[in-house]
Amino acid sequence: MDDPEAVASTLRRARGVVVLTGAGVSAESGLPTFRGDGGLWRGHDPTRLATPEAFERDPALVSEWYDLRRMAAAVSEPNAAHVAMAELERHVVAAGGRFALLTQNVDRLHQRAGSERVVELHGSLVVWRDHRSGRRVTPEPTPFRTHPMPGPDGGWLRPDVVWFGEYLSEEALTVATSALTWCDLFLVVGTSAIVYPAAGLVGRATAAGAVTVEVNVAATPAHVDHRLVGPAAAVLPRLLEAAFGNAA
Ligand code: BV8
Repeated sequence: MDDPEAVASTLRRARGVVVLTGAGVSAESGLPTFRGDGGLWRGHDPTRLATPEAFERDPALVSEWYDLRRMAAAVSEPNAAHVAMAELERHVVAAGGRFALLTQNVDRLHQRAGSERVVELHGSLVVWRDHRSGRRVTPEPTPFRTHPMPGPDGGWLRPDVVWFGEYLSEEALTVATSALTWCDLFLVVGTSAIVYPAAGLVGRATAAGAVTVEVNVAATPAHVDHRLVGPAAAVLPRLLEAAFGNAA
């Protein structure tokens, strides 16, 4: 199950690569995961912070929590895992292949590492919107002076993320679903694979005939063909080196 050589040669031959990432990819940039030790959900009930009802009930608490995460992401740097994913995209596209990076992360570190074909399944911490009108704004990377902040149209500013019980954007789901039609290698990196519909993409990739590979420090419920166990910032650069040589 954990044969890096087999994975490297599959990666080298792949012409349709889709990557699904989660908070584990940003762990080595110093951003806490949700469910691990010291994770964001440790000691916090997600339904108290990551639902529309939570925001209606206590907009100040939710706004403050997301603003803290927004500022932490702003001062963090992409790590070797983010850089490796951007390099992988360049390799696949240069060879005439197709590539999509589906991320559950809202920190924009993939884009800052140079990834271009990124689908933010759960939105972004960088963009906020008026919770009544939906009008989006991109606040300055400085802490909000008050929580919640007034929106441009009389509502409160809320993060442009997908909360529990909210639907993912049609566009994100359409891009993700169509990527499965040409995917021959599906990499799932740094996610506990328990949040749907994102987690369901792994099974759908298998059903579409793709080889599935997981990179994680721990086991997850995801059913995959290969598991490479270790931190993404170490495993992914090694995988690209084995697949593409030091041209990686
Ligand atoms: C929806 C907000 C329709 C943004 C988040 C079907 C079955 C069961 C449940 C459902 C279902 N369909 C819908 C649901 C309900 C719900 C859901 O999935 N609940 C789960 C918990 C059971 N889904 C929804 O509500 C979704 N909406 O389906 O709409 C609908 C509408 C109404 C009613 C029903 C359905 C919306 C889902 C999005 C929720 N928003 N967050 C934010 O605050 O960031 S979810 C939250 O979890 C984050 O977005 C995060 O991206 C996501 C997944 O977490 P991970 O990224 O995986 O992070 P985690 O800490 O869990 O794991 C980290 C992993 O990294 C671990 O495996 C660890 O081992 C590993 N790791 C750590 N360090 C490293 C590492 N790996 C490699 N290297 C390292 N160094």
